[in-house]
Amino acid sequence: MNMAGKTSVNGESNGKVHRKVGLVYDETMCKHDTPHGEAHPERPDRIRVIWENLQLAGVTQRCVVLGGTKAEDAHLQLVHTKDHVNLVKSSTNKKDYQSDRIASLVNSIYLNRSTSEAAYLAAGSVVEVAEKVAKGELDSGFAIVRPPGHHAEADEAMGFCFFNNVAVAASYLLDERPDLGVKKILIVDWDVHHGNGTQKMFWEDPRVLVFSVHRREDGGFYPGGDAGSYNMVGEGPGEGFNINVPWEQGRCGDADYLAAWDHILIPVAKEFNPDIILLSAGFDAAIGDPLGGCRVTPYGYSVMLKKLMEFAQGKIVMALEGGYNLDSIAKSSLACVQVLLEDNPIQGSSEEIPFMSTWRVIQAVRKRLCAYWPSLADELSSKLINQKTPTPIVLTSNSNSEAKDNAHELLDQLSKLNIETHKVDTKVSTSWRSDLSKVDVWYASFGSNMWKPRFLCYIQGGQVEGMTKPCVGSMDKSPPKGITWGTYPNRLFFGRESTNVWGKGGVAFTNPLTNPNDQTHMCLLEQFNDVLFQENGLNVDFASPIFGLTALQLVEKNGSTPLEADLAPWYGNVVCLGREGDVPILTMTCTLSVIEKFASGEVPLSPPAKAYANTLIRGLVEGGIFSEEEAEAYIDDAASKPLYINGASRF
Ligand code: X5A
Ligand code: ZN
Repeated sequence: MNMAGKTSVNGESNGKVHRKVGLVYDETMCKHDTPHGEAHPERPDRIRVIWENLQLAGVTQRCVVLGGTKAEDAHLQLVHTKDHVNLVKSSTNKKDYQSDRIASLVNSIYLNRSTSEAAYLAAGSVVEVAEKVAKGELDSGFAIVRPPGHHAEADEAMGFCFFNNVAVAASYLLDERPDLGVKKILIVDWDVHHGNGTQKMFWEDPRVLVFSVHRREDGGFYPGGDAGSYNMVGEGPGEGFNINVPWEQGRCGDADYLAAWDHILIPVAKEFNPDIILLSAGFDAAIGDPLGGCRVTPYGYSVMLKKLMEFAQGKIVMALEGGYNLDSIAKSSLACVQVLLEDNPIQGSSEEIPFMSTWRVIQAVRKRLCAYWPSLADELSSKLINQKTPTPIVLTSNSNSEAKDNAHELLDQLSKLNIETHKVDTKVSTSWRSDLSKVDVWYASFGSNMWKPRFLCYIQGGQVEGMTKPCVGSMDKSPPKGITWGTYPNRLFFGRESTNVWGKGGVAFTNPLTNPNDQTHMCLLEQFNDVLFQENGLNVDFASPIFGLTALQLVEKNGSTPLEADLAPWYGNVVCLGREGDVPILTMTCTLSVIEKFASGEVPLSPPAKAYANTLIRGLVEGGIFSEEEAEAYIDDAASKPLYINGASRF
């Protein structure tokens, strides 16, 4: 297959005409790293493995290879404030990068003396490729850059990003190079996270159509809040030129993404008819990604890209954003470059079908945007949307997970599940897991579904009622040293309007702050990290501990420690409730900032659904804490009292 028309001919030895594809790789961008070599998913090897894999596959020789180019301040300032540019620039001369720790915990960034140089190179390289593609010197290109860009806002670095590389390039073409004739730009952001920065920068700009597909989970997934909602369509002249496709759940794969392409992006792109496409190409929706929790395969990425090549005469500029599984990003990148080179047909296939929630989201997006894009107006045929995978019962985020209680419903659901989504990965090799398993900690749960059989199962492996899939078992399979209950002066409450699994009604949280008038009864178990790991359904090749020895020290010192919001959107706070003997008692709940939102009513308090309340009650009764009536009264009380922030920190 050979569609390289027009001017760009790249002479190959066999005389075949190839598309001219640019690649930027510059080792200098590997110098941006954590200040003291701490493990971090956004690490230098990400771009190295992509590059090495392209070399290994022999595709780099068939591309135009460019070194990095540093961005000009004037170009950065097309989308960033002068202060922000200066702040990043001056970070080179800092003495103490450790002092940025607070900012980094809040905003998911880190800095070292090479951060500024790498950030200038990342932005400048995307500008360089975009300019060459717009000129026609290249047909398309891939800037293999880091740090990533799409979370960076005009005046703020966040989410591992400093400069919004793609936004800088888009503004450069539109504002600085009218001679190149680029009047309309489509930005496609398939990174698993919402491109909040890009959205803001072109919010009122009809020249740039920003499309982002991302995991959102009702605002619980990074970067959170309302920004990634499908209601955010742009404003003023830009109204209708911002499109969000927010997944309600993880595990979305090729079928879900391609459904969003076929029923939203592609019809809109036809109407918009862009002059060039800039692709915020994060590969953290890839299968195996430790942050994304989605399942897109290299084949899926190839098809998505191929469909975009039908527009703008194939003028596509890919810029790397996220993607944290080295193997996945290397393979996905190669698959994409092969599509850009367009010299062999796409290999592979997918038999998956979209989730129910995917059709729900796609329909909502179409409805919200059809006034601007008439091709979205038709109802999707029922034949189409009836092809769907039932949403599995998921342990979304927490210790007090939202598993189904009702045995009949459970069996019914399980029997409908796509087996593929429930494969158990048995190769548990990661050494970090063993560290914490040697340390004694008590894990305090609300006594809900973490009743004895479930807990033992997390140690031994297998599957018991209320589990959505078999679990791999602990590193250390010896039985727990104890199971007991404790009562703590913390307020139990129920919040959120609904959850994927439990439907309408809140789930349990405990206020990290103590108050002598409050009581929460907790069931204490050992093997904290394995429980965390297994309850959150994390990938076994996750390279660093969700909660390792350092985090344990922090909890013991500070009383709590936040977790990566991606791993535990709602229960992202590990809190130390005290000690039993020498052994710390840890639990998971939300952060104080979320407690404030519950207390102010910004996030609703809501009593639990019946099935969920019953699970809690059963735990309390089986634990010998309460009679059934007492347990009911305890839950009712916690579910009906208002929440005040009147607590004290234990530490
Ligand atoms: C570019 C990207 C993710 C930030 C996650 C922060 N950022 N927890 O993937
Ligand atoms: Zn991302």
